[in-house]
Amino acid sequence: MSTIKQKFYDNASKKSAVIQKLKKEHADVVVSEVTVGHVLTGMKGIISLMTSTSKLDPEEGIRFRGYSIPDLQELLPRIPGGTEPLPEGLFYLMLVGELPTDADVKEIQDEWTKRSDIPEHVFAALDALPKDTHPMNQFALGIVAMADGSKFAKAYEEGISKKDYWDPTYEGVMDLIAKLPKLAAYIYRRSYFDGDHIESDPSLDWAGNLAHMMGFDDDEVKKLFRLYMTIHTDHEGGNVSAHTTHLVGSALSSPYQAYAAGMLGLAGPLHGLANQEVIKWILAMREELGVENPTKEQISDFVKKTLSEGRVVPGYGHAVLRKTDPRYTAQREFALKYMADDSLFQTVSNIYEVVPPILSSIAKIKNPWPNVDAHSGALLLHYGITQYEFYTVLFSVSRALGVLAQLVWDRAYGLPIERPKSQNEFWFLEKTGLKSDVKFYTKPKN
Ligand code: HAX
Repeated sequence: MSTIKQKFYDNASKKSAVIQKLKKEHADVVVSEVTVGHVLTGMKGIISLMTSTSKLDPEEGIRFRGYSIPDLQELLPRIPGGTEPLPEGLFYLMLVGELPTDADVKEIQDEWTKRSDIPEHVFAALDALPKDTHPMNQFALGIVAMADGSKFAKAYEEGISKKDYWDPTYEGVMDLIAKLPKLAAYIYRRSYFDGDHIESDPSLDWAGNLAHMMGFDDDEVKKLFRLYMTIHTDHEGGNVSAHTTHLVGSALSSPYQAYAAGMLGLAGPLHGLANQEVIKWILAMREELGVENPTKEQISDFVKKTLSEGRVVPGYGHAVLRKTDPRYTAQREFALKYMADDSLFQTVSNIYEVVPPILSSIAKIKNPWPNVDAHSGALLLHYGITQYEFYTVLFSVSRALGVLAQLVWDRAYGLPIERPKSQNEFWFLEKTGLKSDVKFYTKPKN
């Protein structure tokens, strides 16, 4: 067994016993109350999931196993002479629960390099799609096309015992994460560079190799990719991509199937696709105004117009956060260091000054501050990654590290199939005493 797998196993065996005890002895402790409001506003705030890898505080933002983004920037291993943390290290932290050494990160890199080959039929399946198929749809198809290689599905078919589910899940998770840079780069090059593909460079780290295979060998781009792939990994368990991966995984679907489902959730414009929407929106503003760097007054008018059309201002607001997203701040700091004069960055900074006061003046909006997606596109575009429809694929590659580390924990804890109860409208009307409106609904037979 590899060192990382052994460490996970030792840790998970002890912790799993504690969770079994919790389930057996404290199952009736109330942790949350559910109201009609919760049901009709997306279940926000209801504690109904157990997530090990990260925790989101509305005011402070994300912490990964207790470590904030600035902590990770200081404490995670980097490449020799590097300035940004390696996402391999964050995966280790989320999976094993402790900070990795340089040797731990090297072990992960070697494992992923060994497992990175993608079967030819996956490329053939992608090549059967029109080139302008949205990259997120290509990405999901590519993952599903790899799903028959699932070690978990095979072990299950052969009759594995429940207590060992975590093992082939771990193997599948390692296989899948290892293949994602090649898959993403393949989609990028087939969509935008006529299928002129670039060989992987196994001497590079996971994120650096992705930049390389996409065609970007500049050191600064690789730095950006390491940061990007670190900060997008995880945002506790309730967001759509994490929750979907967990939910689909709870049916014992394979890691490939669970992750593909999760990424189709990330592909929604209120979630990860917001990174594409932000850039589209800024470019539309530039075009409409005929200027490269709109003034704050012009931005303000454009924001108000967007709102008056019944649309959301992309990149702003959040279901949990109530302050500027620290993932936004980390990207802003990167931009200040490497591209302070970039006109798109200046526009993003001006939007940051203009939008929060406008959104704050709308009572129903709970968070007027920018989220992670308000910034990422400007960084990518600066380095020549202009194809904004691809941005959510990059987010997905990073998100794999969090949601799949959690899936291994789900299996180690033996978490059951998830199945909340639903009721029809009639039930809610009766429950709340809205008798006069019951007439619009026919009482169901049962
Ligand atoms: N612009 C306009 N209206 C907004 C808004 C924004 N940026 N943010 C929230 N609102 C509106 C909501 O649409 C909602 O309106 P209705 O009641 O009419 O439906 C109302 O304000 C209350 O919303 P909320 O409680 O503050 O926020 P929600 O938890 O419902 O939604 C969203 C959170 C992130 C979906 C929301 O803020 C939004 O649509 N933002 C823009 C899209 C975006 O940036 N998404 C990415 C979020 C981060 C992420 O997941 N990244 O992957």
